[in-house]
Amino acid sequence: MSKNARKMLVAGLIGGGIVYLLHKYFSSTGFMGSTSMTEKELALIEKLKQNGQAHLFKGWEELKGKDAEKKMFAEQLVTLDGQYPGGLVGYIENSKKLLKFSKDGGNPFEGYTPMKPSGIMLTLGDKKFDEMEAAGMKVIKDTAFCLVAGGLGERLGYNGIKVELPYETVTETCYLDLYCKHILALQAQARKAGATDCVLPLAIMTSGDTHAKTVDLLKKNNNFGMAEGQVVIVKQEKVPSLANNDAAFVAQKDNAFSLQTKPHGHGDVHKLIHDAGLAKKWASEGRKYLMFFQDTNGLVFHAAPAAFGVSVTEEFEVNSITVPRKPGEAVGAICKLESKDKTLTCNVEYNQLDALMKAAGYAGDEADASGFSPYPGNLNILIFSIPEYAATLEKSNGMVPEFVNPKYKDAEKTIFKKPTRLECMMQDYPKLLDSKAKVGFISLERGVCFSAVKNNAVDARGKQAKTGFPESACSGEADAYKVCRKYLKLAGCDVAVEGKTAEYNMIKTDVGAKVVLQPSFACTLAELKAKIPKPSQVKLGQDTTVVLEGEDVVVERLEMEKGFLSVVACPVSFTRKRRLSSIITSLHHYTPHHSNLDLPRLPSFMMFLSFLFQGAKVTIDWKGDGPTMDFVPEGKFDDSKKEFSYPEDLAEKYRYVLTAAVALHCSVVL
Ligand code: UGB
Repeated sequence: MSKNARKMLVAGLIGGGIVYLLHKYFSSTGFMGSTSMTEKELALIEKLKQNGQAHLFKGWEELKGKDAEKKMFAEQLVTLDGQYPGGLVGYIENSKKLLKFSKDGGNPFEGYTPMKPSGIMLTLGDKKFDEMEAAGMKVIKDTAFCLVAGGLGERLGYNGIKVELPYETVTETCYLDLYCKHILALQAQARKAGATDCVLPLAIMTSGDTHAKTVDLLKKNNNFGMAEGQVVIVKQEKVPSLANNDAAFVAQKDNAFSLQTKPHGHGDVHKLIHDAGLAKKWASEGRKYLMFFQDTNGLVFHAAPAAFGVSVTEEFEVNSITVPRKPGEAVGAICKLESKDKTLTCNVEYNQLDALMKAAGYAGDEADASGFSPYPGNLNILIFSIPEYAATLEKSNGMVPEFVNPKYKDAEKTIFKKPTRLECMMQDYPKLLDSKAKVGFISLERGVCFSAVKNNAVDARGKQAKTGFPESACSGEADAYKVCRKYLKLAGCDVAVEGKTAEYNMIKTDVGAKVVLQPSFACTLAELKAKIPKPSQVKLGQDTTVVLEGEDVVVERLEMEKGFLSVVACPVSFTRKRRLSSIITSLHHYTPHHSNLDLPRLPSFMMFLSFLFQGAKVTIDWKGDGPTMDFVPEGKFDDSKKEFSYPEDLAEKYRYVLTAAVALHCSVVL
């Protein structure tokens, strides 16, 4: 036997002996029974006792008849131990270090001077924006997406999951559906451009609070049209709460046999992507960019192609999509931080920025001559270059730096107001990189890329008064329509971007034409322009509601002063089977702006028309005070292919749809 093998055998025997003794000890003290603990559980309890957690097991020897509870507690500990790199003892050690740092008033940015980071400022519709969007679309086939959706809607006051909320109320498309629609539309573009097998993956991070409901939402909606395996869910776990500076764990108030745990933060996403082997897989598939985004920012995909373009042209390893930041806003600031030894571009959280600025000799978190903070506002929409990302995760084992934020009761900082825990943030990833890494940003107008729905109506009023941005349901919805009006305007259509100010729940809201341009109709500004070849023939009044959905829809002429028009002309997919059958597309109270076709005097055959429209039967009817247009699926539904087969003479029938639409003074050409 070699010397090393002998050493290992001896170590094994000693280890086995310790476990055997522990086993014997616990059996004699009532720990064991029909619900007896495993050696692993017993060894972990012993380790925890030695690491300052003996209080959790105090009196256990005398406590008889609680074997089942003790066993459950031990199982919870083993689970938590397995989830944290370095196990619970590693967590205790890290906690003690960070708690001491916090008690001593440590500054994580000590020695750093904040400077403006490098980045590209874009304005929707500018030449540079168009160029970046085109450059981004060239790499779309090599992208992947990750939605972080583990947060509870506490500030929003909503008990369900945020991604099930409607983005707007015209079509009631929920956030998760919207994100899938965008990804599928980008995928369709990549396929059209030649990458015929392109499948763009979406990873979703859930938590114990959101997991089951997210899975259920996807299942009920057939993954919103995403293919089998295209969506991957990773679930984050919680970490033990800490009662004091010694990192003492806390039992639940009403159950001494259960540990109190709290969320570890969205930074977990990197570890989960690493553990699931996703970064490695994507890198091996030749994918180039991964975009992270948040749960209720419905505008995010308007910025995506241009941001990918900036990542490519600037060779950014990490690229943050940002907006001009107002001082004091609860939005982190992207700063370039320089010290003697390191240069680092990363987010500085809003609650740390003022101190950092003051320490560097500035007045604090204040505006520069532009009226905004000199540092762009972080939206946590991050684009990472996949090869470097996968390599960095290998090195860090997926971990990003943690922090702790206890609220102290006393001046000596020894008593916490309530238990705390270690946390980590996804945007802290650049802290893992060395000074050579190219980290930058793209800046866009807020109304194009960011309108989060985070606050309940009461808090939203306060936020609006303070920063001008309520970030609530009504502002989110108003911004959804407004960005589409802006796109139409930039395409050359006659539509007012600014609406009238109306108050909902005492929140001032911009109300104009309710325009919904679904991603399948156009997912870039360039595509929208191609879909509206004669923009001077498109005029929308303030009181119109218009929905355009479908890859093959081209709007040649559409003039409406008021009314509701919805054109849904997608290939009828499985997910739409149910929806299409119930969709009623109506032109209520439609008044042609200047019509040479006076509708009530239309020949009778035009008053009741039925046509096939992409596998759906379109019925246009004139009833009472306005025409209505109903879409009902027709064609044969092929269950194996999950799609409708269309009649061969469909193209011929489109002609009639066109005729009917022209009669209603809005022309839709397929
Ligand atoms: N999230 C998780 O998935 N898991 C978690 O444990 C926690 C959150 P918040 P926050 O957009 O204006 C961020 O709570 O922390 C998900 C940036 O730090 O909405 O207030 C959650 O589901 C800040 O710099 O964000 O602040 C959601 O999708 C600024 O950019 C996402 O993480 C701010 O967002 C963000 O969670 C902003």
